[in-house]
Amino acid sequence: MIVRQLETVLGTEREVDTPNWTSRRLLLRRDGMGFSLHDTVIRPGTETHMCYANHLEAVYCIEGEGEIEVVDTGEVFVIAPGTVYALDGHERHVLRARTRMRMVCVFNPPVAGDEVHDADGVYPLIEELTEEPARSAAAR
Ligand code: 9YT
Repeated sequence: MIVRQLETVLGTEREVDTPNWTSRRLLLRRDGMGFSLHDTVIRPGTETHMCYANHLEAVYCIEGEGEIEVVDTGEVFVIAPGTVYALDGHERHVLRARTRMRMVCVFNPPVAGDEVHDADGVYPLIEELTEEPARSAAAR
């Protein structure tokens, strides 16, 4: 079993900071769950263009308010605490944060570590090394 607190992730390689958001990656690929789990804070007033061509992502808002636009259809949805959006079609999307937002994000396949968006808002698909040594829970 893995038990991990958010505070133990802060300031480590599991905390990925960008101008628009900070992603605290509680579970990564090397944790072996088949998905990654992030507690992500979006900065107020930001607009982030994303398109997860290589991943499925579900995003559950637990704090703050904003909106998400699906670029191809022009649909706009209000995002507030208690709302989840699931990108089951690799949709190109824009997240606009009206306030500071806190989101619980799940990625399949799992994010490996310190991925950030490329110029198209895509996370690369990082191939797993077959020779990667198994780690004990204490070393994760
Ligand atoms: C909500 C969202 O997608 N923000 C971008 C960061 C990403 N979800 C992450 O890696 O936590």
